[in-house]
Amino acid sequence: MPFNAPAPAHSRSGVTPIKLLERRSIDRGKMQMTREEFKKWLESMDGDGDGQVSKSELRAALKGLGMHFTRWKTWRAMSRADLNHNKKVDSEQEIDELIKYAAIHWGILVV
Ligand SMILES: [Ca+2]
Repeated sequence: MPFNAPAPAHSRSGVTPIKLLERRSIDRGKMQMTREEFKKWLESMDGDGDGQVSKSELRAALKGLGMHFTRWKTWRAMSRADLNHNKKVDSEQEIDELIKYAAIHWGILVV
């Protein structure tokens, strides 16, 4: 079980950690996941399947976590993580920046 929270009864029935993450409210406290799970979460944002996460895809993912003010939060995160300024999170280095940002500002702790 990758999360600190007690395992829900249905967790052994093929429900992925990503699905569990989406179901939890961001306001309940820190979420914890591995780097692999974070990358899977990023991939799940990638609506058009181009291997990169755009601003609008990131915003949709934050909305999916139940966050508010997602336009602002997305803008802030992209301005930190998008090192080459192409308006997408598209490299390991940029993912690292997003992971650092997520830990501080979104309560998502990547271990
Ligand atoms: Ca970029």
